[in-house]
Parts: sequence; structure tokens; C-alpha cells
Amino acid sequence: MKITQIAGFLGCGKTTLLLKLSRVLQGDKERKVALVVNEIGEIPVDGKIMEESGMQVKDIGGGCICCEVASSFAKTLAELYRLYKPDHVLVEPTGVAVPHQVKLAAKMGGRDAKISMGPAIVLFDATRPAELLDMDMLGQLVTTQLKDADIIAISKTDIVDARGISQSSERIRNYNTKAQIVTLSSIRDIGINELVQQILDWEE
Ligand SMILES: Nc1nc2c(ncn2[C@@H]2O[C@H](COP(=O)(O)OP(=O)(O)OP(=O)(O)O)[C@@H](O)[C@H]2O)c(=O)[nH]1
Ligand SMILES: [Mg+2]
Repeated sequence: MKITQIAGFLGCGKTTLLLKLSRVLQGDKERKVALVVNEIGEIPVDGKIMEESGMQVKDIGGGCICCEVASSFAKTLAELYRLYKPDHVLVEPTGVAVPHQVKLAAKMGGRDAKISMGPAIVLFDATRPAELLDMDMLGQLVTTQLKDADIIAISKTDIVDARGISQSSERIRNYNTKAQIVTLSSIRDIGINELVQQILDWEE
């Protein structure tokens, strides 16, 4: 059971990407995919939509899976493994989650389940780089997420020009010299298959 998280600040396109990735990963029932979403103070409408696609969807509320509800996240993973044995679990943490803490929490679930880690994919919303990086507190959170990423996907590239994309890319590189930086438009299906391939190939 490989666990891949789609992280990134509020509204950067996590759910939209999660849905696309899960459909491609699932293929024609080639792989079993389960989804774990973590919403704070929201009605988990997304979960219902996703469930219609026949995938197992678990919604963990009551706090962020990287801290307050880490142990219920771990339990959820163990339960998913026991009952469904999915090949892949895609996780959407809250927009304020810190990727390495989500990984640690997932590994706690691995005590009871046979898990492996997929990449921490962190989305960066190309429509508002200055807002995300230059604000005091928000900037610290976003840069922490970027530092923690295995793959950084610059999202919503369908509505940003090439110059804007390369400016975001240059700024992101300052915070993470190792992660692969890719461009993405979930709405236009750009970069989706490449991310699926990276999830499949990922080993750690
Ligand atoms: N133009 C464009 N808009 C996108 C894309 N992906 C997502 N969006 C839009 O961005 C908004 C937020 O998308 P979500 O997928 O809900 O983002 P999220 O990160 O899950 O949001 P939270 O869970 O609230 O943090 C929605 O209006 C989406 O339609 C994209 O590739 N291109
Ligand atoms: Mg979402």
C-alpha cells in the first residue's frame, strides 16, 4: 500500500488533482485506490463526489492529520489496509499541514499495515506567488511546505503566462534545491500522467 500525499496551501488545487490522479491510477480496475481527505471545519462534499467513483474514501475531521489527529490518521490507514488492501492511498492533508509530519504520521499506521511511501507532492499556486511567499506568517508556512516536498507542482498553469510560471519556478528553487519542479494544469490534463508515473516509480 503506497501512500502519496498531495499537499499545498489552501485553494492551490489539491482536490482537483487528487481526483484526476485517482482516476488515472485506478485505470480500468488495474489498481485499487483509496483516498483520505482531511478537512477542517468544512462539509466534506468532495468525499461524497469521490465515493461515487467507487473508491474507498475516508474523511478525517477534527484537526490536521499532521498534528491533532495524527493517530486517527494512522488508524485509518491501518484499517484501510486490513479491510481493502488498496495498492495506493492518496492523501489530501489540510492546507496548513507540513509534509514531513504527515509522512511521520503515515508511518505510525505502517506498524499494522504493509506500507510504502510515495512522494510528497506539494502544489504551488502560480496565480498568487507574491501572496504566498512574501507574507510574514503565511510565507513561513508555504516555504516550509516547499522545503519538505519531493516533487513541487506549479499548479493552474492554464491561467498564468510562461513568464509568471518561470518566475514562480525560480523563486521555489531558492527554498528547495533537490525537489523536481513540474508544471501542472489539472483542468487541462497537463502533467497528470507524468505525476502518476512518478508515483508508480517512487521508492524510499
Ligand atoms: N484554472 C485552474 N483552476 C484550477 C486548477 N485546479 C484547481 N483549480 C481551481 O482552484 C480552486 C481550488 O481547487 P481545489 O482543488 O478545491 O483546491 P484545494 O487545494 O483542494 O482547496 P482546499 O482543500 O480548500 O485547500 C477551484 O475553484 C478549482 O476549480 C487548474 O489546473 N486550473
Ligand atoms: Mg481540497
